[in-house]
Parts: sequence; structure tokens; C-alpha cells
Amino acid sequence: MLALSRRNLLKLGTFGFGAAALGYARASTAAAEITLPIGRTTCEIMPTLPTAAMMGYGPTGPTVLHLTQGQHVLIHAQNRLEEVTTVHWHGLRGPNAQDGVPYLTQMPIGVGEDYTYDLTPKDAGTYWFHPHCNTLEQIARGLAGVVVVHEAQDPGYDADEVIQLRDFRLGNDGQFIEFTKPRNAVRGGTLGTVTTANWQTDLHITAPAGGLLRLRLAATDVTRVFQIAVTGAEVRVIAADGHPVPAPYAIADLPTPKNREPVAAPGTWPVILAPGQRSDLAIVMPAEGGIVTVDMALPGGAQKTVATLIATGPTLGRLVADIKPLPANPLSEPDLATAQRVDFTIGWSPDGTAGTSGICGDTPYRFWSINRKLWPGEGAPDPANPLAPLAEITLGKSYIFRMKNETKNDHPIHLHGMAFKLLSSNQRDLPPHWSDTALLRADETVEVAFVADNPGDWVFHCHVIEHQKTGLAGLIRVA
Ligand SMILES: [Cu+2]
Repeated sequence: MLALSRRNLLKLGTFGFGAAALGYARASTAAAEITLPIGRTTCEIMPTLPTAAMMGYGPTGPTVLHLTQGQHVLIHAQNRLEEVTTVHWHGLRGPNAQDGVPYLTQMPIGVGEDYTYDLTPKDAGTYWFHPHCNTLEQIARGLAGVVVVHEAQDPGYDADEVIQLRDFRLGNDGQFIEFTKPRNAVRGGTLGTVTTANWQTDLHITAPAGGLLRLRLAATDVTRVFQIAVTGAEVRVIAADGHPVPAPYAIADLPTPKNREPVAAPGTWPVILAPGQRSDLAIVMPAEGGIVTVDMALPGGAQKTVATLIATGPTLGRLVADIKPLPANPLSEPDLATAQRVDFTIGWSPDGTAGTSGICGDTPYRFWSINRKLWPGEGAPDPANPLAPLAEITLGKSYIFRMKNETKNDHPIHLHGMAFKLLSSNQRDLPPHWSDTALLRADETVEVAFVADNPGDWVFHCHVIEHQKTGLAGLIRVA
């Protein structure tokens, strides 16, 4: 279960205490309190070239919090950075006051301050957490962690592992280079230079031979859209964006130089993970010594292995027939017959500039908009000009959000506080599932439906963080 790597680093940076104190990384599922230190760290992402000035949730690289469905937990965030931050719990449906959005749901956590988040996860599955303040720089420097919410009843896997997929923007010396360029922010975003799995370029994980491995993939990059496949084993997708799929399905092939747009075989779908999205895979591990690779698509039909799974020990003899649907989460089924439709157009900004507060990493540029409206940024709001919601919707009613991307860039659109059901795309056959982050590809229109069952002001934004920071964000008010 331990998702931390031994090869990865370990300088204590500003944390000032050793890994032994960090019960959070592998908290008992019975833990009711977790300490989440946030500070500077150093990590060896590129071999022999430690990257300085990273930020981490704890000093030991990628962090996984283990919670249990329905179990109350207090998470004590300790800000030991030299700047303010917050923690947003991506996909966890909780009270608005625990959502971690600066000025909207809480004041930023000041330098040296502590802040306690009070959560009781309604849903089992794979979620993640990150700052919502100076978001581009803080995530780019390493502030992203995974939340595993275990089912109240053990679903019976022989092993359970997490892989965070993300890039770092490093120069040849292993040190950070500029995180954003305006000419990229106005297009697809600024890609990282080193693609990693759990902050490593050559991740190896062992799992029981012949066993059923639950592999939780989380795309926590600020820009890159991953397409993933698994080679060397039978595999089924069992959950997407945290929530179980009704019927586990096989993964479509990756593009190849000969077949750049492969047609998915019936009953299979590609695993495409845009920033913020997750996929839980059930993998039947091969016999002892067998090798399974997790591969990603590269431009031009090339492929690259991002992680290697190695089968060890006497075979457990599990079969693909042993993969069962996970128990459904307690989501409210929208009533499509009475649902009201709300239209959103994801587009360019009507106005390229905006004032900047200088707080929370605000930028002077505004390139993007939703319904031609600009998000003023994560900084302190102007009291004379309070944030107007993009939509005000009624608690308890069903809605269809029709999201139209009128641009040529990918936009993974994330709604805080609630999960929605994917209904349709004007371009693709979508696997049936619930999500909190819907990817809109170029010129794509996607419809999602949900019950507005969580009151509050919820942020609705693109998870390409340069897009979010330059206008592609807004508020949905549920009251
Ligand atoms: Cu976007």
C-alpha cells in the first residue's frame, strides 16, 4: 500500500522533523486525525540532480492520504511555506466551508499558521488534493497528493497502489525553469519537461504474482493530457474520477505511428486522463517474474513506459472473471425529464488584461472566459465588486450543464462540491460514469447531469491551471 518510494530523496527542508513523525503518509484507516505539513523540500527527480525549492506535503515526495468512506477525519494542515496556501479536496463531496478556496470558503492559511479541515467522505474511490492559491506555482513545485477513500467493505484486492502522473518543468541541471509563458497560456498551456510517475522517471512497483492489483492512476499535472494503456496483463477499468463504473471495461489501444486514431473495439474505451482526472484499474498480475508496463501515448503515435509492475511470490491464481463492479457511491440520480439546461461557452477572453492583486499568484493576463465572463483571480476580491455567479441553481433540483468548447485547446472542466453524470459528447462515445472533471477537446460539446444537492458557492473552472489563472473559472451558486 505504501506509495512512497525509497529512491526518492529525503532532505528535510523546512519541515524540521523526520519521516518517522509522519503518520499521515500511511495513516491507519482508523485514524481520525492526520497531520499534513506543507513545506519546502528537495527531491531527486532527475538521477543525481536533486531539484531544490520544491514544495511538498511532507518531506518524502508524493503523499497518499488513506481515509475510509463515512469515517470522520480532521486533517491538520501546517503551512511552513514562506507564502500563503490552502488545501482543496478535489472530488470529495463535502461542506462548502471545507473546500479550500481562498476568500470564497476560507481565508488563506497564513505563513506559519495551521488550519484544520473537517471531512467525512461520502464516496469511496480515488481523489486528490492541491492548493487553490498561487495554484500554478505551488502545484508545479510539487504540492499535489492523492486521497484514497477506502470502501467501508473491503472489495478484496490483493494489492492496492497509487501512481500520480505528472510533469515537472526542469532544466538540464534538474532545477525549475519558468512555469508559464503567456504564449502558451493562451494556447494549450506550458508543458513540463520531465514526465514522472510518483515523481520518478523509472518507477517500479512489485505486486503479488497472479494477484488482483488495484492500480489508482491520478493525473495531477497542471497541463498534460495523458492517454494510458497497460501491456502484459488483463486489465479492466473499475472506476473513473473516483466513482465506480457500472460495468468494468477493457482499455482501448494507444495510437501507433500506423494507426494514430485507433477505433476502440466494442466495449472498450481509451483511458484519457486530463489534469485532475483519475482512473482505477484492476490488473490480473502474471506469474512470478512477469512484467506489466503502464504506457502513455506520445505525439506522432509513439509510446513510452511510465511505470513497470513486477509480479513476485507464489501465484495467487486470480482470473479476470474475479473482477467485479465496485459498490456504487451514494450519488443522487438526476431526473433528466425535468432537468433544467444551463449553457456554458468556454472561449476566449473579451478583454486581455485585468487588475492584479498580487495575492495568490494572480497574473496580469486574462486570455479565457466562461460565457464571456472573466474570473478576477484567486486574490482578495474587490469588496465594491463582489463575485457574481455564472449560474444560480436551486438546491435539490436536477440540471444538465451543456458545456461548449469553442476553442482548439483541451479544457478539463472541474466542478467543486458535486459529481455529475456524463451524458453525451458531440464527438465521442463516452463510457458511462460519474465525474467531477469533464474533458472538452477541441470544438467539443459535452453534456453532464447532476442533482444540485450541495449548497454553497462552488468554483467551476478549467484544470489546465494557466487557463484557470487567466480567466477560465467562475462560480456556481447552489441555494
Ligand atoms: Cu482550459
